[in-house]
Formats: sequence, C-alpha cells, structure tokens
Amino acid sequence: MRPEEIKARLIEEAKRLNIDKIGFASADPFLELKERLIEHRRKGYESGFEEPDLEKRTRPDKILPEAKSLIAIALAYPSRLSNPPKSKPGAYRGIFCRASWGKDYHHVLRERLEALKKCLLDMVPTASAEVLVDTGPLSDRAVAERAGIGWVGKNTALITEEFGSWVYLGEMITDVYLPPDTPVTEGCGDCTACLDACPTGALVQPGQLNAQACLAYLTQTKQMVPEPYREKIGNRLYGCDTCQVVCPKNRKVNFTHQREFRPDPEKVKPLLKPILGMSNRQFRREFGEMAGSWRGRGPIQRNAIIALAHFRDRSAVPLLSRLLREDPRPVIRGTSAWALGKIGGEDALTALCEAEREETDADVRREIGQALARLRREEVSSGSPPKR
Ligand code: B12
Ligand code: SF4
Ligand code: SF4
Repeated sequence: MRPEEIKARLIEEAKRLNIDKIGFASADPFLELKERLIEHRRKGYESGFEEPDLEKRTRPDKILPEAKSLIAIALAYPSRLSNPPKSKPGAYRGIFCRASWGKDYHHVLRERLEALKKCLLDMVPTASAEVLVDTGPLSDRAVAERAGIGWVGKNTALITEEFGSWVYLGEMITDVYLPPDTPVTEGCGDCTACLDACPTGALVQPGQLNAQACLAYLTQTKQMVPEPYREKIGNRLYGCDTCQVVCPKNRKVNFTHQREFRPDPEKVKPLLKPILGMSNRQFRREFGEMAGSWRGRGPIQRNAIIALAHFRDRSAVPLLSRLLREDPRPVIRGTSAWALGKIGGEDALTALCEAEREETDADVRREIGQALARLRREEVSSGSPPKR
C-alpha cells in the first residue's frame, strides 16, 4: 500500500474509534525541545515525574529503532459539571481537576491507540509500533504540536482549535513512513490571562513552567506542602485548572461526547470529611478509576485537610484533633496541626497543647509549635488573655 493510502485508512479508522483528532509527523529528533529540557533541568523546574533520560525524551528512535513516523491523537474531555453538588456550611467539598474526571484517560487513550496499531499492522504486517500515553518518555505536547494537533500556549498547554486545551494526548511511534501534517501556526497573540491568573507565579515566562511552584504538582506530592503554598491550594484535591479556565480559547468549550470522561459530581467534588476516614481499600473503591488516584489516598487526604483549613471549618476540629493524635502518618499529623492553627478556637488550641506533650516526630512538633504560636499571637492581638 502507498503511504498516502495507509494514512487515509488510519484517519478513517480513527473516526470509527471516536478519536477526536489525529495528526502525523516525522520521528526526527526533537532538537529544539532538547535545548529547552536542558535549560529546564538547569533551572530546577522539573517535577520529577518526567523521564530523566533526555536522549530518550527527544529521540523517538531510542524507543523504537528505525522509527520514521509519529501518529498523535487527542481526545476531548468535559470542562463543566452539569449538576454540581452544592457546598453547605459544615459539609464542604474539594475538587478534582478536569483531567481526572471520569475513567482514567491512560486506559482510554491506550485502548484507542492499540486499536489503531492493529489497523496499521493489518495493512503492514511487518511494521513495528509503540504506543505511548503520558507515562512514556516523549513529550506528548511536542509530538502533538509537530503533528499539527494544536499549538503550545503560554500556559504550556497544547491548545486545539475545536476543543481548546481540554484534550488528552497520546501517540504511536512506527517504522512505517507516513506523510507528515503541517504544524498549526495559530498562537496566543497579546493575551496573558493565564500568566496573570496563576496563583503561584509558576508560569515563569510565556510557555515555561516551574513545576515545583505549580499547584498541579504540589497536590500530587507525598510530603508536607511547603507553607507558602498551602493556602493557595484552597480546596483542590488533585491538580489545578486555573490557567486553562481563564483561557479565552477554552471559553464555552465543553465536550461530553466521550462517555468514559463524563464526571460523577459526587466523586469529582466530594465531601471532605468522609475522605479522611477512608481506608486504602475504601479509597480505591471510591476513587480508584480516576486518574487522580494514582498517588494513593495520602496526598488526597492531606489536601482534604488543607481544604478544611481553607474553609475555616470549625465542625472539622474534632476530626482534625483525632488525626493529630492518632494517625500513624507524620504528614497527616503535621498538616492537621497546621489546619488546627488556621481554624483556631478553644478546642483546636487544647488539641494542639495535648499533642505538643505527646508528639515525638521532629517535623510534626515544628508544625505544632508554629500553629500554637499563631494562635497565641492571635489571642494577644484580639486582647483576650492567653489561656495556656
Ligand atoms: C510532568 C508532567 C506534568 C508536571 C509538569 C507540567 C509541565 N508543564 O511541565 C505537572 C505535575 C505540573 C503537570 C501538570 C499538569 N498536567 Co501534566 N504532564 C506531565 C508529563 C508527564 C511530562 C511533561 C513534561 O515533560 N514537562 C516538561 C516540559 C518542559 O515539557 P512539555 O510541557 O511537554 O513541553 C512543551 C512546553 O512546555 C514548551 N516549553 C518547554 N519549555 C519551554 C521554554 C520556553 C521559553 C517556551 C516558549 C516553551 C517551552 O515546549 C514543549 C512543547 O514543544 C506530560 C506527559 C508527557 N509524557 O508528555 C503530562 C501532560 C503534559 N499533562 C497534562 C495535563 C492535562 C496536565 C494538567 C492540565 C493537569 C491538571 N489539571 O492539573 C496540569 C497542567 C499544568 C501546566 N500548566 O502545564 C497533559 C496535557 C494536555 C494538553 N492539552 O496540553 C499531558 C500531555 C498528559 C497527556 N498525555 O494528556 N504535568
Ligand atoms: S496549573 Fe495552576 S499553579 Fe500550575 S501553572 Fe496553571 S494556574 Fe499556575
Ligand atoms: S490564556 Fe491567553 S496566553 Fe494563556 S494560553 Fe490561553 S490564549 Fe494563550
């Protein structure tokens, strides 16, 4: 078969598979990206979730010898909840980012790409092909950009004309030559809405992100969130959508045709307090299908505590006091101490004083000390006599 025919057949198959966008590119090394990645590492902007081998990240032939072409795909996901649950006093909720709504996209895109690969192998039985979604070494955005799926915006997201940046990306590397598509020339123009809206200044310059300061990253770490970022996390349980929500290219964009990504409002905006009582097994049963569960319950529970502090939820004080006293995980105890210091009140103060006597972990003790100091400062400035 001629390369044009193979390509046309793949495009047809992609339509049948309900793939929203498909593009083709050469598998040449990503030389410009390599320079950026070196600079990125030098400045300490990596998240640590990226493939560490920069050769692998920029050379498709390091993954598939004789690589000739890249086939990029995009699947659109929803951006709005049609029936969001309401927050009530004492029944506050957190939020999972949109990239975690519905079924884990890794499985969905992988299935579609495997079906596309089968179609390719039916046409060229001697072909080799490798499917990658997110966890592979290549930059999915750089591949999609080269294949004409969209352009990379100042918020670093790959933006498509039809679906904005609300798309997941994946690709196939193959040793079959396929005629490449042309990259999109559209761009952001004078707009700077994402740079202005980012709560932490993580977008250090147009198109460049310091992942260490990005809330999407910080919600996924397993250790204590550094103090200056805790308040900024707000009620985010996983990920951050701010720089995409403000993007004019996403205005009125809400595609719900991919059934797998339709959100269950109770799961993507869950009540905070029940999350804190969940065992590993309960957590997996409740959230295991979502992409946002990949780090386990620890980070989500830590973020739920931060969210309760954000809402200054006094009704959560007994629960937070119990976690501070009894939870075996120092991160949960330390974050609870911080939250009690934020929420304040007589009961929070009592719980912190008791924990100060019992706690042995140095980091948790530091959090307790800082929380107590904050509450005592507030007592002094409000004029009430110090109680302990
Ligand atoms: C590590 C990682 C993260 C890290 C770091 C993100 C980042 N921007 O670097 C963290 C945890 C913060 C993260 C967050 C998110 N992620 Co993420 N993440 C990845 C992962 C695994 C690697 C990305 C990477 O290598 N980053 C390092 C940078 C340097 O590489 P890059 O972003 O691919 O590079 C492009 C641009 O940044 C730009 N660039 C880089 N440096 C410079 C410098 C200058 C001067 C300029 C102009 C441009 C520029 O050029 C590259 C393209 O040519 C990819 C999957 C993959 N294998 O590619 C998903 C991926 C990028 N993530 C994705 C998503 C959905 C998200 C979130 C939206 C999730 C959320 N709601 O919380 C946020 C978005 C945050 C943001 N503004 O980027 C999608 C993006 C889809 C899209 N439409 O763009 C991907 C592609 C996963 C997928 N397969 O769908 N992510
Ligand atoms: S995801 Fe959030 S914290 Fe990260 S760059 Fe975008 S707005 Fe900033
Ligand atoms: S908000 Fe504006 S600058 Fe940022 S990505 Fe969207 S169009 Fe580009």
